[in-house]
Order: sequence, then structure tokens, then C-alpha cells
Amino acid sequence: MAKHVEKVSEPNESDLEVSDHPRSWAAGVPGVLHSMEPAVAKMGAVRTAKTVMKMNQKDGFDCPSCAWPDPHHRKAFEFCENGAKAVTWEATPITVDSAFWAEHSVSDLRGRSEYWLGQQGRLTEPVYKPAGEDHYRPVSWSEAIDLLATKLNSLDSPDQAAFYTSGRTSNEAAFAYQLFARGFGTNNLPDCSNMCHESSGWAMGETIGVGKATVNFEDYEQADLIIIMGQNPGTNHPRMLTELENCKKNGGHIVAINPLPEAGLRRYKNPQKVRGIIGRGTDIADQFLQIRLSGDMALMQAVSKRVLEAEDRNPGTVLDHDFLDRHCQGLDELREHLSHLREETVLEATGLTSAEIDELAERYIAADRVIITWAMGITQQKKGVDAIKEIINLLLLRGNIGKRGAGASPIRGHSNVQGDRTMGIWEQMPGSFLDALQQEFGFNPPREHGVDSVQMFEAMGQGKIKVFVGLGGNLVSAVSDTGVAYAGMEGTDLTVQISTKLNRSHTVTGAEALILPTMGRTEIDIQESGEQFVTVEDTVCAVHPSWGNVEPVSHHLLSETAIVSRLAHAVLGDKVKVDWVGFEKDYDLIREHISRVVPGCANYNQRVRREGGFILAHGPRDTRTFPTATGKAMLTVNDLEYVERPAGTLILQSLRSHDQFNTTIYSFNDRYRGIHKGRDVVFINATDLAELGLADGDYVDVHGVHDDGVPRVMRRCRLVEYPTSPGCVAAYYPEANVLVPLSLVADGSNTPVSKAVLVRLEKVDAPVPAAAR
Ligand SMILES: Nc1nc2c(c(=O)[nH]1)N[C@H]1C(S)=C(S)[C@@H](COP(=O)(O)OP(=O)(O)OC[C@H]3O[C@@H](n4cnc5c(=O)[nH]c(N)nc54)[C@H](O)[C@@H]3O)O[C@H]1N2
Ligand SMILES: Nc1nc2c(c(=O)[nH]1)N[C@H]1C(S)=C(S)[C@@H](COP(=O)(O)OP(=O)(O)OC[C@H]3O[C@@H](n4cnc5c(=O)[nH]c(N)nc54)[C@H](O)[C@@H]3O)O[C@H]1N2
Ligand SMILES: [Mo]
Repeated sequence: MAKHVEKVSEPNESDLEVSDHPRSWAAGVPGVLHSMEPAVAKMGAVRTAKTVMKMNQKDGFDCPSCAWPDPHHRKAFEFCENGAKAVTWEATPITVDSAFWAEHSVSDLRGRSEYWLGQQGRLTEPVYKPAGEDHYRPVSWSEAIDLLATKLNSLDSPDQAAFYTSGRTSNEAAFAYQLFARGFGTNNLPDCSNMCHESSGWAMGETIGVGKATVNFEDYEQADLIIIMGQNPGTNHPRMLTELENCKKNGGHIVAINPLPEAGLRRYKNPQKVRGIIGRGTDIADQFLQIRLSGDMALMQAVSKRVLEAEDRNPGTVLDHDFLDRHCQGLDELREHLSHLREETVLEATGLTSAEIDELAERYIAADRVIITWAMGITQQKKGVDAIKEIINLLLLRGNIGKRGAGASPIRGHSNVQGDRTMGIWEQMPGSFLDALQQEFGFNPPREHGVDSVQMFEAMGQGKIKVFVGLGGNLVSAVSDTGVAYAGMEGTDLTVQISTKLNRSHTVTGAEALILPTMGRTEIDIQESGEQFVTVEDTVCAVHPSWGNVEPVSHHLLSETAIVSRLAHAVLGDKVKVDWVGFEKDYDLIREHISRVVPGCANYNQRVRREGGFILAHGPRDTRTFPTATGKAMLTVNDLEYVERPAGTLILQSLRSHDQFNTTIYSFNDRYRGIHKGRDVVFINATDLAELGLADGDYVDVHGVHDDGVPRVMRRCRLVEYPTSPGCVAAYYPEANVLVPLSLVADGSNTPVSKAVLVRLEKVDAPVPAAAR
């Protein structure tokens, strides 16, 4: 079945084309065509029918792209262009063959783009790079596993190892993996969430006691008002647009708060409907607030202040007094604090006008049911945690938590990142979880917190981490401060990546390195007890099964659960009383443990088998019970801060193009923003161009402006005039990670500040066209 890859060419930097930007609408006919074209071309009609057409269906697999929920009725096929790209990328029949490793040295692979690496196809056999050598070579599964076991068991302390997880991992593999790490003796369980929604977990944990969305899927269409902050759903959660459209059809309104006029926030042509395909589509945002980067905390404070002032003008009519009296604490302190908020500061921080903020406050007060959603534009900020606490303040004032059609809704990224956390993937799991592990498995898990993703690189820099194991993901590309990340990984003794496809992290290795190839979620998983399914949790706490639909690309592959179980067995032997062999044979056995260890998961095996799975209990959402220190929802007082901009500098955010999934680059195009055949661009406002004496089409080096004296430069980017908020520029992630120092993190959550980095631009020569060289 395996096919060899056709020659993949990298674009020349002079190929870049810019056109028609920004697009004012998302999806429609091109969305439908784009969703099917690459699939049929790369996989053939049969594999496409078994994958793209089966995703998110009952008895199908959970789409491996974003964490947006599936409609529970799940009858009809849903077109989702970016879901189709993710599936095609994973279920491709193209594979990396044994000869590849002799042909390409590690240094050669390091010089290739993420795009090229991904296009080589699926990994099918374990490979090993010995110390001092520049090539991987195929090894057997048992050799690979023994190598790792010997290394781990020779460490001075279990804390010299770190076990990273990326959010595509199933609940079963995640549960087994954290059990393995803790059985080995460490809480070093960093994950992609550290760089993603960690700020949401912190802020919500402290204020309402649960770090997860307080809404159900149905709430979106019942809301009177949905405020979307720092999120680009047209690209990153495309199926969410259908729910926004449904909300509007029911008379609801939408406000978008973003420095960029993103395509899906403006107009949506629902590819699910004929009307959406041929018609004009639905105007999504009733109000668009083009905010300055990092201004959201100020905006939320300003709106809350207006709400309190409206209450003062008409006492008893604006606030939800019954809710505040019974369930909340801190109203007087908040009122006192906001009375000192200066409007000039708010206008400077947000770049908005008072009239715009008045309108938002009026909309908020006029609506009985309000949902606020947010993603990386809010969490990856220095004051991300406080900005989210201010979102919660605003929601609490009018009782918008724990009622239908209302709530706080962080929209998570990876398809199972929330489930992995529920299963114990966290360097700081609470004592109660560790107690439950102890009770179930009869060993004493380590109690000291482990390292998160940023702390892990700090520890690597100090020589404290010797072995790195990555269950999915591409950490050296995903984390900030690329140079420091590379040096950290290279300073280790052994790096191990459990992956579906090649990426940068396979090329930046410890002295020794292993790649363990794994099956993906789209593939049929047959073990000794029969065909297996895994389970996942979406962004609204719905847990459900996922069944593979296509033949695995190679029968030499193991599932993630099998790999983790074999590693654990080889490393731990009988040290912890776990039936690792049984885990691999029948995932029900893992789920039985989950039902006894993980809160809310009693009778897990029975409940996930029910139609549509089940929804995890959530005190604030279900019964307005707030498991905080005081038992009340906390209104909090947060000192206003935003990023100021010294003369000559700009504030840079890094974001995703329409054709990528995190560090996976599907193509060099970003159709919604008019970019073709290249990614080295900086989106910049016309007034900033004029002020800096630069022009659209000029090339610049982008320099990070930090006071640590370390040069951080992103070379030769084309300036693209774009209607971004003045003073705020944008470039693509992961390229822009070179500009972010490891120490620049969100207060509290330690999340790298990927959305507000000070930079300056230096003009350089344009690249010479290939033909002219
Ligand atoms: N196709 C596809 N789907 C994905 C992903 C992918 O890469 N590709 N990634 C997945 C993952 S892991 C995640 S976490 C999510 C990410 O989903 P998003 O958070 O939508 O991803 P970003 O591309 O980082 O977009 C950030 C948005 O926030 C805005 N923004 C930036 N700074 C600010 C600010 O200070 N204030 C406000 N109000 N807005 C701001 C940006 O202009 C941009 O629209 O998507 C998930 N889904
Ligand atoms: N500057 C900047 N940096 C950022 C962000 C940003 O907005 N700006 N966003 C951050 C965010 S939100 C996140 S979530 C992180 C993402 O960080 P990661 O989750 O570490 O990165 P991904 O690119 O999602 O990982 C892709 C790799 O996962 C592997 N993979 C894919 N599917 C599977 C599977 O089913 N099983 C296994 N075992 N492996 C698989 C493939 O080898 C693929 O190359 O990046 C963060 N970094
Ligand atoms: Mo993410």
C-alpha cells in the first residue's frame, strides 16, 4: 500500500506573492473544494471516504484538529476544510522507508523546512541515532525500548527525566503515561497546554474553582450575545462558525475583539448549506473592536465599570443581585478598585474610543445570556491570567455563569488537550489525585511539583535534565526562544520522540536519540482482545469514544497506548503493581482504573459507550457550586497593566496561517490573508509604515527588543500593509519564536508571551529572484 513521496520542493524566498487581503469572508465553495481536493489527490477516493467523510461521526474517529465539540446528533457529514487537512496529513499512504535514514543525515534534515519534513510521509519503524553519529538507523522495537529503559534506570534521580505530552494523545495513553512517569518517580510532565490555555486554567481555577468552560454545546445557539476575544475561529475552529450562525439565526448578537479583521469573524458562508455556498453568507460580527495588543484587561475593566455605573444610575436593575449575594464575594472591593480606573489609560491601552466601549457595555447590559469565548490572543499575554479574571468579573456581575446560554468559554486548541489534563498530565496535579493513584496502585507517587515546558528548558540549561521523552508534539519548534530550546535539547543524553511524522524536534537531539513511530487516531487499532477505541474530551467537557477507520499505514506500527505500556513495563518491571501487558491487550482495563482514579469518571467504560458519550460534571456550570477556597465565586481586583511601546518599537504577535496546524505546515499559503508561496512576512499598518519610512513590499530584519543583551533576529521578512491595529504587527508562528526570550512569560501561568513582543524593524535588501542568480 505504501507509496513513495514525490519530490517536495521548498519555495524560494523570492517566490512570495501577496494579493487580495484581507479576505472578508470564510468558507463557502472554496472551503468545500479545499477540504476535499488534497484528500482525494493524496489518498485516493476510498481512503478519503473512510477518513474525511467519517470524522466526528458516531462509530468514527474524533477529528484530530481542534477541540471544538461535535454536535451530539452527529448524523450528517460536516465539511471542515482544516479538519480535512489534518486528516489527510495523518492518513496519507506515503511512508518514510528504511533507505531514507542512510540518505539523509540529521544535519541535512535540520536544514529542511517543517513543510518538507511533514511531506516525507508517515514514520513506520523505530530508528536510533547513536552518540557521535549524524544518522538515524532502523532498530527493532525491543532494541529501542531496551535502550530507553537502560538509560532511564541509570539516572541518579527520576527528576533527571522529563515526559512531555502534546494534546492529540488519547485519554487512555495519557493515563498510562502519567502513571508511568509517576511510577518512575517524577512529576516532570510538561505539556503543550503550558504554552496554550494554562492562563485560562489558572484564572478560572482561582475565581470559580474549575479551569474548564462553563458552557455546553447547546449554549452557543441559546446565547443573546457572544463576545469572541483573541481568537480566529475561521481558521482554527472552523465548525464554531456554524454555531455562531445558529446563534444569530435565533436573534443573538456577536462581538469580535481582535487587532485583526479575521475572515471568519466578518462573514461566513456555511459550507453545510446550499444557501451558504451560493449566497452572500451571514454577517457574523455585529460589532468589531479593533483592539491594541494586550489591551483586553483594560477593556474588560472599562466595561465592568460602565456596568457598575449603570447600576448606580438605576439601582436594582443592572446587576444580578440575587446571584451576587448568594454565590459571589468581592463586589465592594471591585467597585472601589474600578472607581479609580482612568478613561485615558483605557483608551491608550485599548486603542479604542469611548463610544465603542459604551456600545459594548450597552450590548452587554441589554443581553440576558452572554458567553465570552477566548483563545491565544488572551492567554499568551504577560497579563493573560489577570485579563481572564477580568472576563470572569464581567460575567459574574450579571450572573452569566451557571445559566443556560451563558458562560465563560476558553476554546481549547488540540483535540484532546483538555482530556489529557483530566487524566493527570500536569506537573502540578493536586494531592487528591496523587492519593487516588496511591490507593489504586499501591505506590507512593512523588509529591513535589515537576517542571512545566519553560522550566524544563531552564533545567536543561543547567544540566539537570538528561532524558527527554515526547509523546507527540514538536517542542523545540513550539516553545519560545528557539536558540535556548535547541541548546537545551542538545545538552541532554537522550531524546525520544513518539511521533506520526517527522518534524524539527527529530533533528535537534540529545547525544543519543530515538524516534518511535505511532499509529494515529484515524487508524484501526486491533489488539489481542479485538478492535479498540480510545476516548477524548472536547472543549465543553464532553467525553466520547473515537474509533479508527482506515488500515494502519504499516502493520509494524504500535498504538500510543501500546508504546507507553511497553516502555513502562521495561522501565518499571514489577516496581509498581500495574498490568502493563493487559493495558495493551484491552484498553477497557485502563478505563477501569480511570473510573476509580479520575474525578467524575465513575463507570467510565459504561458511560463512554452510551450514544454520544457523557459530559463531565462541572459545579459552577451545573449547580452554581464554586469549589474555591471560600466556596464562593471570587470577583477579583487586578492592577491594570498593558504593553507600552517605546518610540521606534512595535508590538508583535505571532499567529497561525490558514494552512498550518501549529508547527505542521500544510502549505506556504494563507488564502484568507492573501499570502502565497511564503511565510516570512510581517503584517503592518499603513500609518506605521509611513512613520518608519517603509513601504509595503520592503524587506526587513525583525529584532527583538529586550534588555538581556541577547540578539534575537528574524531575518528578511516582507512587509505586508495590512489593517492591523496601529503599532501592532503580526508574523507567523513558529518562525517568530526566535524573538521571544524564555523568561518572557505570563504572570502566574508561566505561558510564553507569544502575543506581545517588542520589536524594531531594520530595512534590508529584497531577496534576489532565483532566475537572476
Ligand atoms: N487549522 C488549525 N486549527 C487549529 C490550530 C492550528 O494551528 N491550525 N491550532 C490549535 C491550537 S493548539 C490552538 S491553541 C488554537 C488556537 O486558536 P487561536 O487562538 O485562534 O490561534 P492564533 O492563530 O494564535 O490566533 C490568535 C488570535 O488572537 C488575536 N490576538 C492576538 N493578540 C491579541 C490581543 O492582545 N487581544 C485580542 N483581543 N486579540 C488578540 C489574533 O489577531 C488572532 O486572531 O487553534 C487550534 N486549532
Ligand atoms: N510563537 C508562538 N508559539 C506557540 C504558539 C503561538 O501561538 N505562538 N502556540 C502554542 C500552542 S497554543 C501550542 S498548543 C503549542 C503546540 O505544541 P506541540 O503540541 O508540541 O506541537 P504540534 O505542532 O501540535 O505537534 C505536531 C507534531 O505532533 C506529532 N503528532 C501528530 N499527531 C500525532 C499523534 O496522533 N500521536 C503522536 N504521538 N504524535 C503526533 C507529529 O509528529 C507532528 O509533527 O505551540 C505553542 N507555541
Ligand atoms: Mo494550543
